[in-house]
Amino acid sequence: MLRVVSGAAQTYCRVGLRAASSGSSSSNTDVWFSGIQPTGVPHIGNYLGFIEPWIDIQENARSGSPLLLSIVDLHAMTVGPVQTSRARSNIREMCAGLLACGVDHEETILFQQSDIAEHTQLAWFLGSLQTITKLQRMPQYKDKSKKFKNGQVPLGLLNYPVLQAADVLLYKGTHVAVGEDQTQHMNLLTDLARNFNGFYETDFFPIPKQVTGTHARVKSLSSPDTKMSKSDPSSLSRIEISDSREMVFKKCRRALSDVVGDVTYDPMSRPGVANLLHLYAAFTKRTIQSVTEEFAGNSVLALKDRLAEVVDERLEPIRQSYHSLLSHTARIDDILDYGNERAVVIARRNMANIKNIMGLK
Ligand code: AQP
Repeated sequence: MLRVVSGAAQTYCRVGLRAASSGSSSSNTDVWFSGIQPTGVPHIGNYLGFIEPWIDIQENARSGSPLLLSIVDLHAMTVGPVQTSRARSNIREMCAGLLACGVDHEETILFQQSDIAEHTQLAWFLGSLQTITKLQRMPQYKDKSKKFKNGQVPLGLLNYPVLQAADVLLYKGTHVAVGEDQTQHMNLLTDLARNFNGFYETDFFPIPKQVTGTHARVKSLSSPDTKMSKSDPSSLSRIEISDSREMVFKKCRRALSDVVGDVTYDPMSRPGVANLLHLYAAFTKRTIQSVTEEFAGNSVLALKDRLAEVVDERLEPIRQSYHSLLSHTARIDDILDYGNERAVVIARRNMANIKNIMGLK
């Protein structure tokens, strides 16, 4: 159930969603927005941190509140172009993954970002209110740009947060469901909304709130000091929602741990074991204290196998549905077309107003 805590501007619901960054809204309607890059099969970090909370939003949002979920393929090319042969299949795989996890394409407007030209147009407009120096200070930019030698960083990577702001503001989003890794981008987004409103003397854009789930930063299985990520070169670092039972067991068994002995919860000196306990608690919807007590006196291997069991149990229906959906690609394309048709109506209407405000019309 959704619970809004006023004053602290916090929103909670069944999976413990939390709305950060207070802000006013010029609209009375909640507009929920989120996006995911088609850069691989969603992993359990995406699932716990973003997809599961989205399903909760879908079930509990006020009727009449638009829910927009975008497969952000323009963002996926900010680290370089995507091979023609992969582009379409990546989008279909992400769409199948979201549907298999429970996204309902009637309740949610599930659409493909590049199909709505207004995203890039608004990003251009917002770029006039943004500086290169500020974008260069974004932690995600600093981190991802290190991967390019001799400063050969694609332009899109720098502009990523501006495009992300355009994604949300184009629909006059009031609530943005994203993991903790997106907080800096959300701050930039709210600054842009305020700057636009201030410069054009309007209250057209609501100031969106960031909404994060309880599991806002799921860690990598192989290096628990970093977040689980689709683009980590090691597939052992993450469990994908389509992984077979055997693969889930293999990845859990190979997850970083130690040789200290029985299970104890000590995130500082035993980060690998603590990470496994966190995952087990997340999948069983229990507290760390309760799961630590359960495994007291047990070996780490027992914890790994038990974790594999609960993850596999959750993923079993999802992986079946995922593979079945992927064998009907025309159906996936139809679902995306349907979402695109609904999204573009809102995008065009808002863009006409934005152009009016800016004196372009
Ligand atoms: N490890 C994570 N824990 C919790 N939430 C996460 N998210 C991503 N990783 C974790 C959340 O999932 C949503 C979609 O993310 P994305 O695919 O658009 O981009 P990302 O954050 O960059 O995710 P990845 O897996 O790390 O993708 P790549 O490797 O392609 O960059 C977001 O809400 C994100 O917060």
